[in-house]
Amino acid sequence: MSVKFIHTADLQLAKPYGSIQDETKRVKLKDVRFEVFTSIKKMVEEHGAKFVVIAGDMFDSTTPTNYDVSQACSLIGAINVPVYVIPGNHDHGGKGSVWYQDFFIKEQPRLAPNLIILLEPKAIEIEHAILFPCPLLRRHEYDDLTAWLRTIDSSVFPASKPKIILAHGTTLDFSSGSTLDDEYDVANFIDLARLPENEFDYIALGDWHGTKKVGNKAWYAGTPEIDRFIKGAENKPGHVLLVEADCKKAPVVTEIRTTKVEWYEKEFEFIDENSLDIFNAEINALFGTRVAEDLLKLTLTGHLGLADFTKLEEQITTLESRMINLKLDNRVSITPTNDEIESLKNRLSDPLISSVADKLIQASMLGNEDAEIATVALRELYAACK
Ligand SMILES: [Mn+2]
Repeated sequence: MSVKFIHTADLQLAKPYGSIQDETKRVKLKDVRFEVFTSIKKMVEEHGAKFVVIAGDMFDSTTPTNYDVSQACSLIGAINVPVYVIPGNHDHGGKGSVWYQDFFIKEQPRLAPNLIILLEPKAIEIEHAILFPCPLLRRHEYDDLTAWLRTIDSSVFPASKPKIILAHGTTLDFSSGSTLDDEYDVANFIDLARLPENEFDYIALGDWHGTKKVGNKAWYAGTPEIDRFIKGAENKPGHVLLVEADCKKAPVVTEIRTTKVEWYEKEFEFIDENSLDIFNAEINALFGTRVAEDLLKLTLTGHLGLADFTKLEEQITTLESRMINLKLDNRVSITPTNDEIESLKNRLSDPLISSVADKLIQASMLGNEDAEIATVALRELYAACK
């Protein structure tokens, strides 16, 4: 019998985002991760999904606050189907972690009776499937936690129910020279090749933040809410998977985009008098009227005239306001345009300004510390003469 369910992972609820200065915006970034549950609730209803699996790292740490716990449980409780969760490395299932805390143990049945935490590696039969959880019970595990599945006798389970593995860790052999992640750790390695593929119908993976198919039946859901600037085109975070699994058949997997916050990296070089208009048009095309929904890592190079540089600063002020965070590397140099130089130097009625401007222009081109001061003075002079 085929069954539809939702596969997600790596929500990392309550991730603190310490590098975001503005507290209101930091809270926004934190809240949006919780809102993923609202998107999942809608998906469940729209597609008739029978349950949800979270393949690890639902929480960002093993010690979320009581408020984080209440918030998560309340939102999960609103989903009308069971939600099965394994702990990952961030929220591992060791003693003392959230799953064993008094408050969680009390709050979970009150707010989310449909939430089932799977803390043991043993098969459980649910209404529409058989689940094979491989929970992480500590942050780093050096034995393959899917090893117990290599010798499973699947004939003891009802043949009509799809068999679904839940695991959290890396399946990619980073040691083979891949550059996917420089923080590669040999811990939590899942040896997909050694799993008896024919015995299972879907492998729901967590840990890798991009959505990625890594085997005939194995997928990383990726984080449903993007949480960093994206490295490489292959990395595709911001989705939840709708899976239709069936016994002895290939699963049908649909990627559904869920991210609300977007993380952009942009580089721009100002080369001539048209550059500022082009830059502004590109910024407008990216963000339109969006406010507090994007993060932008912006690298600016090239040169601008006095007036255009001031306009660029105004645009930057706007971006700082509208972005959740603007990470700016502004290397643009100020080079007065010919018109600007003319208008400063050829002032018949103001010979003093003309001579000061001439000196400042020359000093500004020296490329030393004084040049910076001269440029500032030149901008002041230009603004005053306007
Ligand atoms: Mn992880």
